[in-house]
Amino acid sequence: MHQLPTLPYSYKTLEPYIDAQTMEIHYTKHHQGYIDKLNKALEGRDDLQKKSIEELISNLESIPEDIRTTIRNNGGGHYNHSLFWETLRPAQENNQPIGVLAKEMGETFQSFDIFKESFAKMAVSHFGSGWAWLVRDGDKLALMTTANQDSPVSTGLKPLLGLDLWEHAYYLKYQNKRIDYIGAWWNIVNWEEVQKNDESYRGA
Ligand code: MN3
Repeated sequence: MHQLPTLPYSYKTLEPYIDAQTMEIHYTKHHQGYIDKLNKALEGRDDLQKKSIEELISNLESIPEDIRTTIRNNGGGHYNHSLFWETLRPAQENNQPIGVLAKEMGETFQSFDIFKESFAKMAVSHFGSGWAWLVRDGDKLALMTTANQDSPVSTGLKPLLGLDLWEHAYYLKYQNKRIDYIGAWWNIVNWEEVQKNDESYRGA
């Protein structure tokens, strides 16, 4: 059975950037909802129940057709949200990437400010629900969006950092102003976790 991961902070500690009510509903209703539907789809499928969430959504073509879309949407929802929570933390001053990742981001995007601009532009122009990502693609870093709950993992890419672009992630506080939500989010990105994600993919 898949379960909600424990949050390493309380709902209110991401304020004012993400409000406590949005956090609580997002975590206990939306994320839990994906997990419930995922577990239900896996009922009676002993072979699939043994697989990790990452294994399930990395090999969607191997999932029986009758539950493939359900696993894609809800397995993706579970994976994406788990990564999202893990890469947030209470706000810090001068919040910036660290270590080897910071250096490589500088080389790829010229500067952290240009990276943030490019990411925000891409995220704001993504139509409808989905996610904006910083991913590792082999030996390169790249930016991309996915629709709905699709995950970069399903196309062989390694997500380092993801931003939920569904209105449920920001509508209570920011209404239609997705750009303000993105601007606020930079304050609470946990770059240490992003760096750890990258290290795990590099095998460091
Ligand atoms: Mn969400």
